[in-house]
Amino acid sequence: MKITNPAQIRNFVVAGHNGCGKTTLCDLMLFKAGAVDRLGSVDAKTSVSDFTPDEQDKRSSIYASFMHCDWKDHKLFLTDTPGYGEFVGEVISSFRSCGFAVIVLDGVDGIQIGTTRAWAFSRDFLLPRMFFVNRLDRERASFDTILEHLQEAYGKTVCVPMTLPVGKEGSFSKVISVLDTPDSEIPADLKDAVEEYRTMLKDAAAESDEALMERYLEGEELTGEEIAKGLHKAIFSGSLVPVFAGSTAKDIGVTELMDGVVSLMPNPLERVRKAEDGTEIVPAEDGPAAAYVFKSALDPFIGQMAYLRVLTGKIACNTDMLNLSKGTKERVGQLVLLQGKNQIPVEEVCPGCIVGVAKLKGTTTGDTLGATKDNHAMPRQVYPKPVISFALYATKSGDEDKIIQGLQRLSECDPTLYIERNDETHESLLKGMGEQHINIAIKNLKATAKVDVRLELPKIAYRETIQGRGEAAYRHKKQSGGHGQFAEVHLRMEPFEGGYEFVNAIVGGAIPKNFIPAVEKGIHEAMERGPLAGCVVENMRVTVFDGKYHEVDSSEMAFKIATRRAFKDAMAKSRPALLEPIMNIKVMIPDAFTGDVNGALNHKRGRILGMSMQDGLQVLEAEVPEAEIQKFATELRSMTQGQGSYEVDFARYETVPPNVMNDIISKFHDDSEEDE
Ligand SMILES: Nc1nc2c(ncn2[C@@H]2O[C@H](COP(=O)(O)OP(=O)(O)OP(=O)(O)O)[C@@H](O)[C@H]2O)c(=O)[nH]1
Ligand SMILES: [Mg+2]
Repeated sequence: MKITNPAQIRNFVVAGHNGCGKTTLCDLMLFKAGAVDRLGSVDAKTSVSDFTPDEQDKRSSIYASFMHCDWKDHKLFLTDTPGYGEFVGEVISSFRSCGFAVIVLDGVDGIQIGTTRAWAFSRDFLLPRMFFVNRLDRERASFDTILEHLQEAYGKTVCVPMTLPVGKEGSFSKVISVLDTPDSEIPADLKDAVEEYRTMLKDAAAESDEALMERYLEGEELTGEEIAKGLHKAIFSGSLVPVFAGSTAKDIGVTELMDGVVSLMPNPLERVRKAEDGTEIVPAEDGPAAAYVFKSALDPFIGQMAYLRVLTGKIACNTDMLNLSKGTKERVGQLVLLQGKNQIPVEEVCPGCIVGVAKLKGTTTGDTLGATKDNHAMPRQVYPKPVISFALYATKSGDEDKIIQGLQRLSECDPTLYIERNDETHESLLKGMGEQHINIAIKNLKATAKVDVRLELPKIAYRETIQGRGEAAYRHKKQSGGHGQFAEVHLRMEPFEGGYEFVNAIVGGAIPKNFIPAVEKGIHEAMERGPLAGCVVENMRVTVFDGKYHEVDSSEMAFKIATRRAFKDAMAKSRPALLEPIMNIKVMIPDAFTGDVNGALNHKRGRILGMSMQDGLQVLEAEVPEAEIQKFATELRSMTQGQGSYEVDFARYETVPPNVMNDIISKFHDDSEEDE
C-alpha cells in the first residue's frame, strides 16, 4: 500500500472534555468506514482506540491513539485524545501533528474545561475547528442550549450549525442538513431555524471572498460549490466553526460529520508551517521529504516506536534520512500505519500522514527528519511544567539506579514526566501533571523495569538564615592518650544579601594562616546542614576575628570542629530564621468555583495577586508557600469536580512565620531523634 495523494487526506485530532464520547466517535467512524469488522466499544473493552489494559480498566483514554480509514475517496487520519487534564502532554503532541480539530461536547454538560482547553490549543496551534455536540440522546440534552453557549463564548456568527437534531432526548431520531436537506423534508418546527442558519452560512461563505461578497450583495444566488468553497475558506481562517449535532451511541449525525470533514475541512497541503529558523515550509507532494517526530512510545513488545507526521514530500520505507535536529544520519526501515494497537505496513507515505517507525537509532521526540540537508528542522514542542512532585524511595534497597533509569526511559516518551534530583533535600523526585499521571507512570515502571517503589511527599527545601548580628567563641579541647586536640575560634556573623561571604580578620597570627582554610571548611560544613532544621544556610557574612592555637595539639580537624560549634552558637545569637520556597500559582476554573478556590488559597497562607477572565475561565493568580500546595492537584480536583487546572512556578524564598517555623523545627528534631 502507498498513500500518495495529500489533497485527499484529512488529518484531525478529536479533543474535548472527558467522557463526552471522543473514543466512541472514533470507533464508530472506523466501523462506518469499513476499517473494522466489528464496532469497538469503550464499555465492552473492545475499543480500537482505548486498547491498553489501563484504559480498559478505567473505561477512559490515557494515551493519544492513532487510526485511519477511507471515507468517500478520502483518507482520514484520526487521533483520539484523552479528556483528563493530567494527560495534557498527549493532547499537545496530537494537536502538533494534526491539521484540524474536531471538538466534541456533551449534549447535557456543554462547554467544560476540556472544551475550553481544546479551543485554546486549536488557537495556539492554528488549527481550524469543528464542533460535534454529542450524546444528544440523553435526558436533558439540548442542542439549542449548547449552541447558545457556544455562540456566547466564541461568537454568534462564528459557531453556526451545519446540522440540526430532529426530536429530543430519547426520541432524537436523525439530523437534517441546514444547507442540503430539501425544504419538503424539513420538519415544520425547524423551518425558521434552518432559514436563519442558511443565511448565516451563506453570509459566512460570501464574507470569505470579495468577489463572492459583491455578487451576494447584489442579490445573486451563490452556487452550492461557491458556498462550499467560501465555507472552507471561512473555516480555514477561523471566522467560522461549523457545529454538528449527533449521538454516537445511536449512530446519528456521524455520517454528516464525516461528510463535513471531507467537504469543509482543509487538506495537509493547505497549511504552511514555520521551521525553527523561520523558513516557511510549504508542503508539496514531491521534492525532498521532511517529517516531524511528535511522539515516541516504549512498547514492551516492539521496543521504541517513533511517531512521525509527514510535513512535505514522500517517504518510502527503507530510506536513509538525516536527523536535522541532531545533525546525524538515520535509517528509516519499515513504515506502519496505526489502527490503535495494530500496525499495518505501508510502502510510501505523503504529507499529512501519521506513521510509526520502529527502531530508529538516534532520533527522539521533537526531532525533524529530512531527505536532504536543505530541509529545515522544525521547532521543538514546549510542554507545560509539572504541577505535582513525589519523592521516590526504592522498596528494595539496591534498586535505586534501576528505578531512575526506568523512569528516565519513560520520561523520554512522556514530555510531561520529569525525574529530578534535589541536592538540598537529597531526594529523587518524580514530577508530573497529577496523581493519576504519576500512578500510571509508576505502573509502567513496574511493568517495564520490574522494580517496586514507594512515593512520599517530597521534603520542602527550606533554607536557614539570620536576621541580625551575633558573635560566639568556641574552644575545642580534648586530652586523650597521646597528644590532644586544641582550637579556639571566634566568629561574627551578619546578614548578607549576596549569598555568602567569608572574611578573615585575624591579626597577629591568633590563628595561624595554615589553619584558616580549615576554619572556612568548618563554616561550609555547618552551612550545608544548618542548626535549625538541617537545611542549607544562606545570606550571611561570616568573619573570623580571633582565636587561639597550640603548637602541638592544634590540627585542621580541631579547627573545623571548633568552627562548627562557634557557628552554631553565633547563629543562635543572630536572630535565626527559616526561609521557604514561595510559588507563583495560576489557577484556571469556571467562575462558579472562584469563591471556594479563593478561600482555599487564603487558608494556605496564599496572597491573591489578581483575577482575570481568559477563554471563558476565571484565572486566579497567587503566591503560595510550596509546603501548602503539595496536595493541591487532588484538592482542586475535588473542589471543582475536575473542572480546574493550574500551573506553578518557583518565585522566591521568603521568611517562614514564627509559629510555622516552630512546628518545622520541632518536627525536624523529633524526626532526627527517631533516626538516632
Ligand atoms: N448516551 C450516550 N452515551 C454515549 C454516547 N457516546 C458515548 N457515550 C458513552 O459515554 C461514555 C464515555 O465515552 P467515551 O467515548 O469513552 O468518552 P471519551 O470522550 O473518549 O472519554 P475520555 O477518554 O475519558 O476523555 C461511554 O460509556 C460511552 O458509551 C452517546 O452519544 N450517548
Ligand atoms: Mg476516550
